[in-house]
Amino acid sequence: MKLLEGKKALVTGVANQWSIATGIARQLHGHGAQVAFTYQGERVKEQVEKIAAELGGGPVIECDVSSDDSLRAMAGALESFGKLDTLVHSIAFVKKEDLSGTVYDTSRDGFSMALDISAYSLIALVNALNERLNDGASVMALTYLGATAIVPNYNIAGISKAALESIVRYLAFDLGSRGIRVNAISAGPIKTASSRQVGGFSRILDVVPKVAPLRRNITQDDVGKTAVYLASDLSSAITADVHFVDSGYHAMGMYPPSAE
Ligand code: 0WD
Repeated sequence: MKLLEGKKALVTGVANQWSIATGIARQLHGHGAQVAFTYQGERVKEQVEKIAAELGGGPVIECDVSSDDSLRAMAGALESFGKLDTLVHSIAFVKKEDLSGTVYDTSRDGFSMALDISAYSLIALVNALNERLNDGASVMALTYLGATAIVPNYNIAGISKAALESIVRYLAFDLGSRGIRVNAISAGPIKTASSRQVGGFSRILDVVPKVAPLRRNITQDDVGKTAVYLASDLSSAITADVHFVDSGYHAMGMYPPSAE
């Protein structure tokens, strides 16, 4: 059964085939949605165009979320695509030097940049696209366990995710009167261009299969399938929520003996 026939989605944050957003776009497209893409800059343009061509050939529009002009231009360029039923925020940026060591060494500049691109960008995106969202639309953003629990080295990225999760709740209230739902997907670790920047990331990947109830790491398509559910009518009364797609890792209070 195709759950998203006739629906239109905008997916941000595709950088390459390993991006979580690519798995999301693949699953949305597989369930019948028409997908439009934004990309950050020339560096990734070709890759994103290739992925878009494989997933229905929807529009590919430049958008740097740190620039209001770029957001405005993107919203204008999207006009011919039609109104959106789904908006996916899959964007984060933290300076590499802020993804290891101590949080108290984070610079003011590094803090601002991380919070601006990883959290404020959801506000900016919804503001730019507010009139382009259909009533009843579904907005979702990618988050991580490091928002609410200490994950060594995730540091300012986790602090940004805490802000992002709070923004999800407030936006859910703002938009709820139009039937627009806003949720976060808290994904388990996946090797991508961004996650590789986190100090000791391969250890994080090693731990999950030893500890999590499902005893495996997750894939981009695991996240994509949850995105389909959140975009579809199956999740009609779910909003302001953080949904874990992490093999159940978040629920463990202590490592099992087999992990030692
Ligand atoms: O383990 C993981 N990979 C997890 C990622 C676990 C849980 C959550 N997440 C989150 C990330 O924090 C992010 O919010 O998922 C989202 C997607 O991340 P990803 O798929 O892991 O990483 P990647 O493929 O690098 O996509 C993130 C993209 C950027 O990619 P690059 O590699 O070029 O930095 O975010 C985009 C960019 O395409 N991005 C921007 N887009 C617009 N404007 C900007 C910007 N200023 N900065 C970064």
